[in-house]
Amino acid sequence: MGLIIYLDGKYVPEEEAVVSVFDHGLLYGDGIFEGIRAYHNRVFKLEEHLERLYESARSITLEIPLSVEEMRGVVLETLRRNNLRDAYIRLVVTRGRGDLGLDPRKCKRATVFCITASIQLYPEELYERGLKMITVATRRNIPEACNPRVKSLNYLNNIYAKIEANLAGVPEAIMLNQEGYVAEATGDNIFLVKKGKLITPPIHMGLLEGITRNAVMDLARARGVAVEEKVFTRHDVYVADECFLTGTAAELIPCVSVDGRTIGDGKPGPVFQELLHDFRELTKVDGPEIF
Ligand code: PXG
Repeated sequence: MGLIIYLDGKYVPEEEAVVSVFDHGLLYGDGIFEGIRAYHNRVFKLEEHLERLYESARSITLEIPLSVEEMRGVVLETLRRNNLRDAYIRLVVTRGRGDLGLDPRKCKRATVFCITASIQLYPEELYERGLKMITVATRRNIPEACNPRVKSLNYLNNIYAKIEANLAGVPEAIMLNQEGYVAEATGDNIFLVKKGKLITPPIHMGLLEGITRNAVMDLARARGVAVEEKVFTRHDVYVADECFLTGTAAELIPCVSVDGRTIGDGKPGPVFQELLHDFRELTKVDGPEIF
């Protein structure tokens, strides 16, 4: 593909963008990341992504060797060097190179890299027809362990859930928390529409505070749709009028069947369609310009 990658202070061809086998991001999943999108020459919600990255870092006592301003510059410069105006951006900070023990104090400097690529992540027909989901047995991590609010490199739990979905032949899965309440999907937040209200689980249910999630709640309120962060179970999903997922890669994606139950009339609903429209409009104006 011939991409230019930012790695530890340099912009290098992708063949040269290599990290050490002693990097604790690789050895232990000790690191954090952000998935960001650029649309129409703007980096969507860049400030929110940077804020979450630095909060994830603080939570795991990872010192990022760049200021927020410098990191903002890295994202924009990587896009410019790849001549990208619409892109998927992966910003990663690992604990860095250490020894084979897991003590993070052995890692003297964090590894930072930024990949920007032009990739279409989901086929358009999914937005028109909606997807099927199942609830999987793998539960979301408990906040007292690997806290779901930290966007860490430790995604094995979500990958287990994705494997269960793959084996069942569906593209996504609902993950419950330890108490059996709905938390989120494997890489997306979940929303229901019931009697005109928009409902999503509160953060303390053990989920990532998605930036798309927050944007969609703002868009709904701006339309006069009531928004509730409320605990709910699978039953509430089955009897919802609409169900959809939100995430940087997926944007808003409708879900028309869960565990074999048809949601609403089995088609993407009107609230979903309005919010997807508003979201796509927002991507035209939000965030700093690249060029
Ligand atoms: N929950 C989890 C567990 C996530 O990983 C979201 C929700 C949505 O958050 P944002 O801020 O993007 O609205 C994510 C997103 C993918 C992919 O390919 C998605 C994510 C990470 C890696 C890959 O869909 N995170």
